[in-house]
Amino acid sequence: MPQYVFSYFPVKALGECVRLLLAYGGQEFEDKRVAFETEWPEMKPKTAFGQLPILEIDGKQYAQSVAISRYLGRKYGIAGADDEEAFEIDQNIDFVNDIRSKAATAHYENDPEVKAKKQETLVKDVYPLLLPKLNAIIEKNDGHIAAGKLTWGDFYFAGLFDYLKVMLQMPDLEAKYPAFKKLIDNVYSLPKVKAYADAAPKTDF
Ligand SMILES: N[C@@H](CCC(=O)N[C@@H](CS)C(=O)NCC(=O)O)C(=O)O
Repeated sequence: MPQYVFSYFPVKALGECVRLLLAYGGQEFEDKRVAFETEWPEMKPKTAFGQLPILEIDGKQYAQSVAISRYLGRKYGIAGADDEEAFEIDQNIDFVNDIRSKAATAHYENDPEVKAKKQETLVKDVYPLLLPKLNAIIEKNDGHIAAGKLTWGDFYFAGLFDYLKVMLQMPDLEAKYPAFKKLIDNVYSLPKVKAYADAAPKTDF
């Protein structure tokens, strides 16, 4: 039996997609939640890119949250039926990460005045264009990110969602965009995913 060890910080953010996918695949894994202050400095230089998440399978490292999710998606038969569907998943997940990158420009800004200005611009000019587009994509795909069915992209979005809410400073994101909620429910109602989520440590994002 291959040994799976998944390392990430004690939050969902960019790591939860992998935990959810492993749970969906019925794959037992060590869920290593790395303490940022005490454990990470020693571990960082040993990782492929100096970052987490990292999945290790029998000692081999797999890095990058999207690449790991796509890899597990292929293993579990949820990576699209053909190149067209696979492309659609990649494209729409890139769009999700575009939104996350834009939000990060304000979220990680240290100067409070600049931060407020950046957030104001995002709320006024950027989110009103991008978020309805994403909602419409998920609506068109019947509560999925792409291909009208369950794919690894759904796990990516569902795992990221609480972090996205924090980054966007929108605690009511799913109330504003009901398709987001539909997608999240589609993922978390899968029995093995529900069992994992019920037992997992509770974190805010
Ligand atoms: N593109 C990478 C980004 C990973 C990333 O930004 N990881 C952050 C935590 S979310 C990290 O390891 N930060 C600690 C550090 O850089 O020392 C992915 O999607 O996996």
